[in-house]
Amino acid sequence: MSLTKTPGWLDWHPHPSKPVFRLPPGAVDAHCHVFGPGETFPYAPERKYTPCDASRQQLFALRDHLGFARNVIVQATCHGADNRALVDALVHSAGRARGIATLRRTVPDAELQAMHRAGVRGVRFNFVRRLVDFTPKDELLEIAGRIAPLGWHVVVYFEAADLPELEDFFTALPTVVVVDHMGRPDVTKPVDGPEFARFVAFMRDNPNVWSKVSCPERLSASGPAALDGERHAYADVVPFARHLVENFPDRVLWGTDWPHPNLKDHMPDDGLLVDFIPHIAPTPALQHKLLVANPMRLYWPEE
Ligand code: 0GY
Repeated sequence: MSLTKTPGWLDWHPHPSKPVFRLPPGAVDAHCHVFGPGETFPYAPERKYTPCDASRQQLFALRDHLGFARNVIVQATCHGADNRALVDALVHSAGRARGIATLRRTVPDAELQAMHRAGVRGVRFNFVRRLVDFTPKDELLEIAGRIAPLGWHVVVYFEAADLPELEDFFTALPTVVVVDHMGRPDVTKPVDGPEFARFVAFMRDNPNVWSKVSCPERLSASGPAALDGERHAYADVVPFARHLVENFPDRVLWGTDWPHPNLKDHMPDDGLLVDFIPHIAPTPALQHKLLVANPMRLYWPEE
């Protein structure tokens, strides 16, 4: 299989800075990926992109460099429903990583049990058209019904414009529902405008819905340059993420999104991404919920 990267693909930052912000002890990076390595864990034939490799060893080195204690590794679309790279990372994490898998309805129960033992705690349903082909909703509901008894939850990824069409489906899910990257708001629109208000109402009306306040580098229009002499980048994303952290402090998660798939104009310095956190979670109490208490409740409830 060709391992030629997608044209324009940017590799992850080779030397991220040490964050100035000191993460609280036990902090969880609740959204990150492993890619391959492709020679060992081939990328899926149906994938929409071919990434650079990003191994579990490299992920765990970044975890330690930034000061995180744990990871939640999310199956990336380039691996399709072949969760071997994910499971390999989990079983080599010494219990310090949990996983979110991608499943088809054909998955045997025994495989679900094996994934649970490895540390998988959820399944991801992806509705971003540039990343995946459509999976019928009856198949997704069937999968959700099978993973609910395991205590797993559903992670959903979609574009803001698609929320109205997807909302009924999301509210029919029998589990906690975790939304990736705030439902990808258009941050050039006002934070109190109708589009983001719809997402806020979705969270308000559905107490089982959580959000990752992640990916400023992906959502930002103002970009990585620090504004007004401040060290932090992505200033235009702050009001959106901060609004969710302050209004739903017990239902937010944060992750690096390393190794940052599909970024074509810049690659973030992961240390600077960590320094973004106090701008969206300005108090130690909010930081503790976002980085420790919430992810521990969802992924390590026994601890
Ligand atoms: C992310 C975002 C993206 C990609 C994937 O699984 C994936 O391929 O999630 C994206 O391209 O927006 O969360 O990593």
